[in-house]
Amino acid sequence: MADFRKSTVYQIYPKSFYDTDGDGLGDLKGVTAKLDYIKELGVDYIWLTPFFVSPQKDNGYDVEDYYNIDPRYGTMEDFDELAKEAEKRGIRLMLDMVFNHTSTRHEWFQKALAGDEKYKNYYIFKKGKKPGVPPTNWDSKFGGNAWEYVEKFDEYYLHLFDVTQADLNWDNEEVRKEVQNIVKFWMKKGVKGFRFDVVNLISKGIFEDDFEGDGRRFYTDGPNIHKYLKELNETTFGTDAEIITVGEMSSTSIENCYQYAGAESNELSMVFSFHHLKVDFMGNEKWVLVPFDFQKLKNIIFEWQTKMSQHNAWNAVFWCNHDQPRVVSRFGNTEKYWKESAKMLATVVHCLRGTPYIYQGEEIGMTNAGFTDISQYKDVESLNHFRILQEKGLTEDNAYSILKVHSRDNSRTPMQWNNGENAGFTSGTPWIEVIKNYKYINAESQIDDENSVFAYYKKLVKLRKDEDAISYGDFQSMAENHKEIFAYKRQYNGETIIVVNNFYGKEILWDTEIDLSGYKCILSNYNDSKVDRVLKLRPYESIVLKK
Ligand code: TEU
Repeated sequence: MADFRKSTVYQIYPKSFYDTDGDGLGDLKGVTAKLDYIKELGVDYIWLTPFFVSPQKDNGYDVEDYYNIDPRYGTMEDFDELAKEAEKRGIRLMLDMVFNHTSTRHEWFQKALAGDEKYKNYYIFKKGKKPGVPPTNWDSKFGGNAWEYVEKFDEYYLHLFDVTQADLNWDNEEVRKEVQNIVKFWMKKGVKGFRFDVVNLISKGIFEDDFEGDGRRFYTDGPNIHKYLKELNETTFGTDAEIITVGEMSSTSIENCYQYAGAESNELSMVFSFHHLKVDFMGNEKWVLVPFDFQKLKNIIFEWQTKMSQHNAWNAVFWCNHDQPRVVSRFGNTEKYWKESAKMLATVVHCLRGTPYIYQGEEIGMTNAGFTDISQYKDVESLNHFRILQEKGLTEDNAYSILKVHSRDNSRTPMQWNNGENAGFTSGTPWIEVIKNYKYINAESQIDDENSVFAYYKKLVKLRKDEDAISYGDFQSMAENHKEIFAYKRQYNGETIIVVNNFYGKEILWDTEIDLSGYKCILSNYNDSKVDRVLKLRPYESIVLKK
């Protein structure tokens, strides 16, 4: 089996990856068609975001039927073909399992609405506090109250996300059995990886009003969460040592992650946490404009790296996914140092302790969308918050400038394959606009260019395979309080790797206070980096040193 500590995962958002039938939406056949490209990058797994039958209110995170492929994405034959072709190339598939909630169009929810008690018990229905007042004051993550009234029962159901995404009742054993059966079904199809969507929200705690926050402290990392994960592990994927798993942990605590991803805990292989991506928020509030806090970014990453290592637990490491803005727009420089900063940011993540994830287009330095009109936005969260921000009194222009920075659509624009029509994504009309810069940011122009961002990602993927200090080594932070430098050290079996990054666009000198004479440079985003005790770092320069 592929050792997940030496592996890299490539995330595909099928809707925006490659369209083979001209309907403007990417499809599974499109993933199969691009397997050689993915193979060229050298990654071991592809994580496919949900392609199950779904009304697509939240682009597939609202599942109507977990056992079938949404016709928009293709057929079960297309899936089998993809699995077969991927296997031929030594690439494994990781599927995205959304088990905190189902679409309200799911058969279970429909039966619940029809009054079938068995299925009502699959969800979380509760009486209001008094007429017209929901059971708690919790906010939905997509805006508004988290409860929806059903007149017929004079009860509310819980939806932590969209109103069409009803939360499942994991305290009901029958629900847990249903979930196990779904996982087993996909295991039988040869799937060797699972990502579990917002899985630390499945065990609800007490249903109380929250006067300090939005309610998340009552349902995040809830009372039975470790029990439910262990049970899922034991009854399904834990029976196959080749399978790797990653849990998406929303607003989690590091202490819980020691367990979720502990080598001995029999829960999951690794975890996604998001604290390092809230450094341009105000607390938990995302819909604001504040510059990112570099010191905080370092503190969080250093803390997670150090403590997860001390507790023998494993991180997934990443900047980008389908919910996050593009990292080169967020922490890099899309003007003068687009290429340098894209490579620097890649270096920071790919030499950390953990399994790196690359989100489609990141490997060619794709940028934020730059949308200027609400008609260009498609994401339910963005559309809701555009309205909510204005209800709170912001001008339309202010609401636009916030969306431009934080909208999830920033990363959902079509993959830029070439400089032809629609960036080579579709022969039809793309479901969401292609970014204009595809003329110069596209895969075709980078694949054979040894100085491209793509070529650099390729080197990083290979470096993890070649260098045990990167895949297995322990982690030590460096230059903790330096205003511009992101540096750290990895050590394993007498080998040391030092990773130094200038996070900003001006040249700096940094005295490493280390005798670097025994070190050689094994990777840099400049061709002629010099190794001296005092390092001269050019704009966004990255240097990886080895002894
Ligand atoms: O996301 C979970 C989640 O809470 C965030 O990423 C969320 O989208 C963001 O913080 C809101 O500001 C997962 C999926 O990745 C996302 O695409 C789904 O919309 C969500 O779960 C619901 O299934």
